[in-house]
Amino acid sequence: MTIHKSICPYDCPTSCGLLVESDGERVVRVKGDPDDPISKGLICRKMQRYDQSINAPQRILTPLRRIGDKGEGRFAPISWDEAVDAVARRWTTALEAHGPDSILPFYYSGVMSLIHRNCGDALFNRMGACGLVKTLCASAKHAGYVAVMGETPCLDPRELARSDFFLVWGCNMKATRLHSMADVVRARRSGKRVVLVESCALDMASYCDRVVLVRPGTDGALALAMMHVLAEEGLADAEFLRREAEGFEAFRQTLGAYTPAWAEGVTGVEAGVIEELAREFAAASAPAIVLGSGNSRYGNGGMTVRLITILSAFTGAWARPGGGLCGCSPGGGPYVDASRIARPDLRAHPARMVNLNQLAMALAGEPGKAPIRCLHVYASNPMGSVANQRGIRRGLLDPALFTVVHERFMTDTARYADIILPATFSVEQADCYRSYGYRSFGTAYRIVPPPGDCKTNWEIFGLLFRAMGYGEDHFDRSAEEMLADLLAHPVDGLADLTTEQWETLRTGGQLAMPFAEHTAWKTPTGRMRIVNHELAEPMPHYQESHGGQENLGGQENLGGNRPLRLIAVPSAETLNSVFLERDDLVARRGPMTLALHPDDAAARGIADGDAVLACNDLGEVAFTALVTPLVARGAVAAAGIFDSRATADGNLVNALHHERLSDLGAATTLNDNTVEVRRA
Ligand SMILES: Nc1nc2c(c(=O)[nH]1)N[C@H]1C(S)=C(S)[C@@H](COP(=O)(O)OP(=O)(O)OC[C@H]3O[C@@H](n4cnc5c(=O)[nH]c(N)nc54)[C@H](O)[C@@H]3O)O[C@H]1N2
Ligand SMILES: Nc1nc2c(c(=O)[nH]1)N[C@H]1C(S)=C(S)[C@@H](COP(=O)(O)OP(=O)(O)OC[C@H]3O[C@@H](n4cnc5c(=O)[nH]c(N)nc54)[C@H](O)[C@@H]3O)O[C@H]1N2
Ligand code: SF4
Ligand SMILES: [Mo]
Repeated sequence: MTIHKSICPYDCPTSCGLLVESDGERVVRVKGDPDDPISKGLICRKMQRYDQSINAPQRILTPLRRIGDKGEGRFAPISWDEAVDAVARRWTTALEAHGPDSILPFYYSGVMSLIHRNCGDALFNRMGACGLVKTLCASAKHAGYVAVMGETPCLDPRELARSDFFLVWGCNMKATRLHSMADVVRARRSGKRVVLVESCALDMASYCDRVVLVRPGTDGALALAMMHVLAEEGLADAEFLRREAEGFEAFRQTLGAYTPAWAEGVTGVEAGVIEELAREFAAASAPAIVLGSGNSRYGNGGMTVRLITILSAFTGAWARPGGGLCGCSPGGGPYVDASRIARPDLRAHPARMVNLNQLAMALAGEPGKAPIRCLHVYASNPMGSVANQRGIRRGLLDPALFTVVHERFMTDTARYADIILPATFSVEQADCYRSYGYRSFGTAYRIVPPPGDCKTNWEIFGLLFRAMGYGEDHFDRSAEEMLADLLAHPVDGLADLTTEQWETLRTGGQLAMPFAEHTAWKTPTGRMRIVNHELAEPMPHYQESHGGQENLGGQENLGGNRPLRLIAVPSAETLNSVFLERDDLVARRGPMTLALHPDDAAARGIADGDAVLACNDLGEVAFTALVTPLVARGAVAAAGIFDSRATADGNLVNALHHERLSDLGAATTLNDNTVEVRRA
């Protein structure tokens, strides 16, 4: 038995350090690495039995060719030669008939390490295929934050040790930020207060001193009313804001209208509670707003995050250690030159861009554009994770579409493939990892060989690149060599490493980088921008979400205008579509539930545990009702992504998600849909 360092590859802010025990052929045990500078040995339940995922009997081990109807899930094994030949032939035919705009790669966050996540870009750039607007997750949040702070780093979660008040805002830390959750629990034990602002507080309520339930999509009104109170009562740090920010005085003049009474009508939060919350926030010296992404996934998501970001600075907290905002972009890096992986230089003409959130629209065919004839999905499961499931299914059923899915398991998307290519796990490949929650960077190397005929993303894109006859030598090396090349050409983030730190990267391990200077504003003007004249809406103000609008005409009405606001929240037991192979975790998670408030349930004659149907213009989805006062009135919440085999009709919650985008960042608005719910 040997023990090796590795790093968690999944879309989770920590990128925990792992210790992987292997017999040379198989992984037999996985533990948290106590020497990892960020996670310090703590890992989530999901990854404690990573070996069960790696060694799962359902793993796809050979290339497969479809022998049944699309979506039926019947496949026969074929060789890699046959598979690569079939793909290259279909690509060539489509290129000749319709040009490179007819070929759509599709990937997002199945694997977060830099080489294996991004290496397909080199092939598709060379081919001239469609490019992706990758805004499936938190780009409205990022854009809203950047609108105020530019590239100024927010708090690294390790800095929360110095915060004296926690405003956990739309963040299920228990599920999605295990390590900062532990810090907050510790802080609370030492007497610091934790207040939660949520639309669904099921997981977090018991860890907080106060729970404020807010109607989905209305957080901007809450932030404005809090700033109204701070300004009225002389609790804003006007001197700090005049000096460090642009537009404070003009913004302050708009605050008069945003009274707590007005905000109560919008958010459902009592005016008195808003006043108390503002005073409590102002009384803290170094309050930290721990901001999740949930409230940015709305038509007004960018504006909402702008307002919360401004609030985080309104009492001058940014100037004090531990004070400010945690959860957008702690900065750090870039550590490597990603263009060495993605090779934008190989692209001859600008790409046709497709937004990940609008896959159904792209497959349906867009006027004046080439039809999509080839879809190449990897590290993603759009049938479960992307809006308008019915539209995606319709697209995937089109006999003219040739679909390749590069996967480890028979996902909902893979079942619609013409060719499935067997993929690998992180322990079977070398790569580097940049955490998105912390300032850290690390490397991990191959520990066990891939089982069966599985191949890494890097290997398979190399095979396809050569099969297409592309002459560049980019893929004529291993992923290990690509990694060595990246480390040999370091950029800013790795500029000042010690010899010992370089040794860590050469042998595998993670480095924690120093904290940022938070008031060295990295904006074009060197100050925070409360008012930002580069935006269509320079002055921040209250903006309705799509679901909050009464009259959306025609097409725009899809998913809108029903009495209950539907949000899709992360599940603690799984991670998007990852871990669905694990019976232990799936069983703990239980059935596909829809949480709703007792008042909303009573009005519809719904009791806890009832079979219910949620419906809107897009479709109808069956759930089990979970009646709880921990969901805001008027909200219904569906946790986690499921495998459609867990349902009678194959419909998952994304069958109720429309394809509209956010105000800033062209992002998903997956929380911004309305539904009616009735007993089944
Ligand atoms: N166990 C587990 N870990 C995960 C994931 C997972 O699925 N499971 N997902 C991973 C991914 S991809 C990401 S992006 C990260 C972060 O994952 P995110 O999806 O950003 O999750 P959170 O930050 O917890 O934010 C979601 C929270 O926002 C709340 N919310 C929704 N709408 C509103 C609103 O209008 N107002 C307020 N106040 N709250 C609202 C939801 O109830 C939910 O608790 O986590 C990662 N880690
Ligand atoms: N209903 C609902 N929808 C959501 C969310 C939600 O909470 N609820 N969350 C949203 C968010 S925040 C995000 S980020 C997106 C994520 O959406 P996606 O990017 O589609 O991610 P997953 O759904 O997790 O699917 C990832 C797939 O990649 C595969 N995979 C893992 N590693 C590798 C590898 O090395 N190579 C290859 N080829 N495949 C690999 C896994 O087996 C898995 O099936 O979903 C969004 N959609
Ligand atoms: S899923 Fe998140 S908490 Fe779990 S081991 Fe990976 S990075 Fe750590
Ligand atoms: Mo995400």
